[in-house]
Amino acid sequence: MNMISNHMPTAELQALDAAHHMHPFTTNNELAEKGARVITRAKGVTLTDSEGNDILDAMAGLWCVNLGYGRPELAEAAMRQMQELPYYNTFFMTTHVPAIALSAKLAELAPGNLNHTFFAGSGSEANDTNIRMVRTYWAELGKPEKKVIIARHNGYHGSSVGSASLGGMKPMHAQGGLPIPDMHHIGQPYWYGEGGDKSPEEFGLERAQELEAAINELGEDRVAAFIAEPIQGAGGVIIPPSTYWPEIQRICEKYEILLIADEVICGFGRTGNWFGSQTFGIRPDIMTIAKGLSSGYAPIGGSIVSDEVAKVMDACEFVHGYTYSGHPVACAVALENLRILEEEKIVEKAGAETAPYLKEKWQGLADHPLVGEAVIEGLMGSIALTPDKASRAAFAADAGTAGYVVREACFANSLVMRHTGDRMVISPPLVITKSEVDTLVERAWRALDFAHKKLSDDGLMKAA
Ligand code: PXG
Repeated sequence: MNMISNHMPTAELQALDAAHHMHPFTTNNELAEKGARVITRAKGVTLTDSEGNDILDAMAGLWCVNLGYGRPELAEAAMRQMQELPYYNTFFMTTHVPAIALSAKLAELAPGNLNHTFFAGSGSEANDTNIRMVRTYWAELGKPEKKVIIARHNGYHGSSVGSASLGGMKPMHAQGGLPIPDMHHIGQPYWYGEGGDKSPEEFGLERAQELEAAINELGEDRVAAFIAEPIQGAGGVIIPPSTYWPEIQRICEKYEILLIADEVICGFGRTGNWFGSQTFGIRPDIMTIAKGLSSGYAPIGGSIVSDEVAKVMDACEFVHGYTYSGHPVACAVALENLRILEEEKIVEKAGAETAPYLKEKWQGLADHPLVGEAVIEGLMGSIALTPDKASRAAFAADAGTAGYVVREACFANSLVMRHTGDRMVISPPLVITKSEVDTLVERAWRALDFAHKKLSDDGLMKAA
């Protein structure tokens, strides 16, 4: 086969892609008809495709390129590490400098007594670690029956069998016989979609108290842990009412339930602080990390655990680990990413300067006739599409129909903004400038105008 390169015509690349590459979360036959967009390079917040189009990436890839694209320092860190020690494991009484340095750095950055990291290759793997870790923790303390993990409908924790069982995505459970046993799901704190006439505060409290009800129903002696994202990302950037997290924290402490904050999206500056737990005053026993840890430049994830959890786990052999746990190249890239985020004060600037600016502009989208609400925390935001603003109505058409129209209109306007159902979400690189924020919001508005006209013309502006 000839060398496949950036210089091949797009159609040829698309044909080869359709012939051999199975895409995640995709109906590949539909994609083959349409042809996948081929992304060839990126710099800052801008992607370039094989046709030479520049596109503003308001999703930071898949919520991960916090540092922005094209930082040569990370490439150099990877090259140095590959030349010195491309791989070694940490299983059999060995370690290496990148894993030592990264775990020490994470202990410094993570809040409270979260001082110990178990490395994985992704967020899914890290959450699989968490499932086995919390059950082993309680078994080691003589309570092996404490193994139920409570999570939430419409939460996302990954795509492996374990992590997708933690997740509350029904279509994922439907494929492959999920969830695994001893998983329990409670309602999400989604006031706009499910809060009805209640105030957001009332509703937030009510949804948190579903945790207490579930613990009482299952029996405190059977529940190991509760897991949640500080802000649901893949579920649609659902920012919980202010009453939610304090009540969850109270309940976990009262019943001695381990609290796992899934920081895969919220971590490393996304909410304007280093961790979403700091934004919401959460004191987790375990944090899941991935994505922004390396800004997506290398695949790496992990579980940062408290001194108390580590003390119990360190006394037994945890029969668990991945070939690439603490991969030296990924650790070196993550360390360089964290160094730059810190030295250039990127998290602080995103929180103090970019976030308030983006918030004001983003909230302006709520004035668009297609938009029911526009919410944002730090640099993760969403808008709800609606055929009727006053009643917060959903569309009569299948969920995601309107969202897809808006997403396509965004692409046509050189903007990547994702839809999850009929919510549009953004999570731009933390380094986005104010003028790029202006461009983002202008393009979003234009895309909404276009989509509004199309939905009206197609008779889709009907409430369910
Ligand atoms: N936890 C959270 C909160 C996530 O958002 C994972 C765990 C799993 O991480 P890995 O690295 O195994 O993918 C995620 C991943 C989407 C989308 O469509 C979101 C994710 C992944 C793929 C798609 O928004 N988040």
